[in-house]
Amino acid sequence: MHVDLDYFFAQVEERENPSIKDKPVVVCVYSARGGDSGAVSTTNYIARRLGVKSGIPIVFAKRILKDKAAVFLPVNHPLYGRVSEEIMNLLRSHSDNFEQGGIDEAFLEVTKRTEGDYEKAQSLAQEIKTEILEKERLTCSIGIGLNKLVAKIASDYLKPDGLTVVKPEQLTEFLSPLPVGKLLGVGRKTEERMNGLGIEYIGQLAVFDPRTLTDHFGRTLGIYFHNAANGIDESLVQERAEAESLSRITTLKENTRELNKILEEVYKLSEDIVRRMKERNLNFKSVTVIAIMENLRIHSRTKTMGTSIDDSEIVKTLVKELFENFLKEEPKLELRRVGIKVSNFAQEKSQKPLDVFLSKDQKN
Ligand code: TTP
Ligand code: MG
Repeated sequence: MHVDLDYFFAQVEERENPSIKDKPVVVCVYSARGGDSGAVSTTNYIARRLGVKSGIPIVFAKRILKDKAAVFLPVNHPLYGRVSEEIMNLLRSHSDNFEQGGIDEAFLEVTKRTEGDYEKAQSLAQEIKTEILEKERLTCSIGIGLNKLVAKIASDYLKPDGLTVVKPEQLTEFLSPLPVGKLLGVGRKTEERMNGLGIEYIGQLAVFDPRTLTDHFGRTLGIYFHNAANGIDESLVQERAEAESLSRITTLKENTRELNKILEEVYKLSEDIVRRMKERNLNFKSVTVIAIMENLRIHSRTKTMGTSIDDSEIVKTLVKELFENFLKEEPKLELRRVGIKVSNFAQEKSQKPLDVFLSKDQKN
């Protein structure tokens, strides 16, 4: 089962202040530049029907919603975080196995408690929807299928307040007519490339020659696309480790392509991150730089080392190299925001196995 809250941030705002419910509601990430600089985080369905969606600049949204009595609100992350936590606990209690997929979505393995019966799973989903509505006064959409891939596509199929059950015998009929972009991992660019090969719908991808797919997208992705289009997904529902990465993003004083100006900001973020990692006794192996361009497209580049990193000078060297290469690969647009992420966490030296510890002690 995959559960996804409807227009989450905006719905929480409506709950807090019901008087805005029948107006377009736009939740915004205002940037540090002031004024209406920034992007739309999410909107309620009234605003969506008027064409205002996640990711567009706030100024565009204001233009579209002029004279529509729209409500613009800044994101209130602590509030959404608290609501999310309550809902995740509720969902977890209805699962055999649980995996949070994002702030407003989760996978629930329910095979045991429903004895693999889709009717029982549907009743359970209805129960969960009612409980979230009564306790949290929020609606969600739920998808049920034989694996995570199908459940996730199903939860997105009917929104808001939807419940979609895809029984195994309905799998082909359900997936075939959907555009390939509905598959996880098929973004806008990949979708265009697939369209170029004459593949528009999942049904076409499902029967497309796998060899030709791997020729175009590489072995790993080619096989993944072939399997996904056929509804095959063997990944487990499993609770993730507490933290897998730590990141920081900042808005540049002005849009730029100058390496020095970019590095000046990212080096500050790097030092902050390394300090926080040390506080938590963690090392990491991967460093990712993030670039949000003037057109708000997001790019990232990652470098993974064979050994753990705990030194901000090494991080800075990697960050410099990654941005240098990135600027060469993206030769036109200016950068608007920049960030860094560290991931691939490893244990700190002091937590080495006891035998390593002892042998070192004995030498000294
Ligand atoms: P989503 O579940 O993708 O979107 P949603 O809940 O707003 O709408 P839907 O009814 O289609 O599920 O994302 C969850 C929250 O994450 C969303 O409320 C706000 C935030 N978010 C952003 O800040 N930026 C984005 O580009 C997206 C897609 C989401
Ligand atoms: Mg959602």
